[in-house]
Amino acid sequence: MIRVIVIGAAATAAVAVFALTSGAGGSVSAASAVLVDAEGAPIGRVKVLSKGGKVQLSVDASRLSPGFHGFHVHGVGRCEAPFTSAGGHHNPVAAAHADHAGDLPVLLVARDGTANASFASDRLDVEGLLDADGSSIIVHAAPDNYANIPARYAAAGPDAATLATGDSGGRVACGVLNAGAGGEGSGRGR
Ligand SMILES: [Cu+2]
Ligand SMILES: [Zn+2]
Repeated sequence: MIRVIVIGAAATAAVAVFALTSGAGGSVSAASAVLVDAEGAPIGRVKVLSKGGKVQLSVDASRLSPGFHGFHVHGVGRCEAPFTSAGGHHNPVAAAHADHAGDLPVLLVARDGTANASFASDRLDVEGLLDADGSSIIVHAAPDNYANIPARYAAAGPDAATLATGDSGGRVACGVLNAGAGGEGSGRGR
C-alpha cells in the first residue's frame, strides 16, 4: 500500500516537470546540465528555466574547492577534459568579458565543498544556449576578476586575455546543456 502511494507521488511529480518544461503554449522552456569533474565523475547539476524575458539559472554542486570560482556559459556543448573543448565564453553579440552573455556571478563554494546558487539573467535565452553547437557550463579554478583591473595596475587597461576570460584559471568542472529540466539520473552529453 505504501509502495502504491510512493509510485503515485512520483508519477505526479513527473507530470508536473513535464508540464513545466513543455509549457502550454511553448512559452516556458528549459535546459539542464550535469557537471562533471576532470575524471568525468558527476559533481553537480545546473538548471536553466526561461521566465518572462529572463532565465533563472540554478546550480547545485559538491566536491569543489572552497572559495570563489569563475562560473560561465561557454560557447560549445562539449566537455572533454581539460574542457577547452567547450570553447570561449558564450558571446552571441561580440562583447568583451564581463559583458559576455555567458558571464555569470562567481560561484561561492563553502568549506564543505558544496555550492548552491540561483539567479536571474536577461542576457541568456534557452534557444541561444541550445543552438547548433550547443553550450556548456564551466566552473573555473580561480575567481573571475570581471576585467576589473584598476588603472594603477595597468594604465593601458586589461589585456586581451583578461578581456576574453576574466583570468579565472583552469576549468575544473563542465556540463553540456541539454534541452529539458533534467530528471534525476539523466546525464546525457554529446
Ligand atoms: Cu569560463
Ligand atoms: Zn566572459
